[in-house]
Amino acid sequence: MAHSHDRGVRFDTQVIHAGQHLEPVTGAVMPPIFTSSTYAQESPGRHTGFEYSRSHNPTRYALERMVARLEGSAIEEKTDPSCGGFAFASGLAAIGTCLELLDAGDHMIAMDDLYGGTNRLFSRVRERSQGLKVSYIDLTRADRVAQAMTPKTKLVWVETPTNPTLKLADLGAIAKAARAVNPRVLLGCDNTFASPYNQRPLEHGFDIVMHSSTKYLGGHSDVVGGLLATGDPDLAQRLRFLQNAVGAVMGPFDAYLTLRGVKTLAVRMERHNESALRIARFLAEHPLVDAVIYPFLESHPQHDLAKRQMRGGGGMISMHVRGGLDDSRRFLERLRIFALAESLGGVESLAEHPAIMTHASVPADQRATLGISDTFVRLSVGIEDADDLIDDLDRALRG
Ligand code: P1T
Repeated sequence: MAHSHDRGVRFDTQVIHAGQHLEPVTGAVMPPIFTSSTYAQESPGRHTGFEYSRSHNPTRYALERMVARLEGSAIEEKTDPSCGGFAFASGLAAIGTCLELLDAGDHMIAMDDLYGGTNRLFSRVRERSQGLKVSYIDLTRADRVAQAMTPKTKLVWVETPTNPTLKLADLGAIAKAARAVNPRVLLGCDNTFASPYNQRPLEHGFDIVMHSSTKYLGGHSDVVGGLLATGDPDLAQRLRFLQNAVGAVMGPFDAYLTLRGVKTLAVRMERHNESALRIARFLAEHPLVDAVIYPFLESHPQHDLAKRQMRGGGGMISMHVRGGLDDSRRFLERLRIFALAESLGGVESLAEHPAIMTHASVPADQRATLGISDTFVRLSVGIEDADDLIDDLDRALRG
């Protein structure tokens, strides 16, 4: 009862079917949640291919195959049960496992604007525990990657759009420039903000895509998780080894919930893209807003790249509220539909203050360079009626 529409269909069909099979006994269209931690063997070493649930779990595989396909991996299920997809307990666990590809003392290049927790993992954990040397570079100019590379550079890590200043990295140009210096350097992209609906880094020559599936892939703010995907069979084997050896795997209940969320990714992203663009345009004209950052606004410094690299601008908007800290604080307190909360990418709209909340762990001088000031506010536009969201923002700004 194979039922796998992996390739040869459009993305909006893939999000429902890619890497999925009808369950062979009952024909169930969703995979069962396999909770068993272990699997019985006929004779020592003679088994179904499933030994222990950290290493092999059918529910997790179903999600992993889905995300691998959405990101464009062509690895066959015959050769790799999860087709180059790997699910972890959180986004940071996924990034942490990626860093295990590096050796002690290696050098890596990271985009200068990153989720605060990613910055903290690099600079306050792995620089100490693994001796990694990290150069934080503004990769909005792709040629800077070649200048920053040394013979010890093993990994280039970008977010695009970045969290929270929504800067873009030209993935194709970075891949070309980095590979010209060292064809073997690993290229990783945190694709959390765009989601595979809007952007697929493997198609631009990147090796690894990472997601905090807590965000758009899960889509309902009810499950924490992380994902990696690669289309390179050798890299997939190394990641499979590390996923099992380090052990920060996603549990089967979370894999089920995340897969359930992914099925509506296309319809949700269409609405996120449409509403966020409308709201960004509204805010750009608002007298109590000093600046709006959104990749699909003509005023974004990399608008042309956004149009080339992304199907839509996504649901994230950043802005500077007019005034000072008291004004941004009052604006956030007054919102009624937007919840004042960390995280993003769910069906419900959220707003937050990066300097005090998600990016408090970024050193103050780095924050200042990036423009994450006291008046800087980040919005995650949900899929409510956009007119209600506009009314909410307008009322909260006017006070
Ligand atoms: O929270 P976790 O699932 O571990 O994912 C970390 C992470 C990684 N990458 C990006 C781009 C992220 O945005 C995040 C998590 N971010 C938030 C919680 C936030 O509010 O920005």
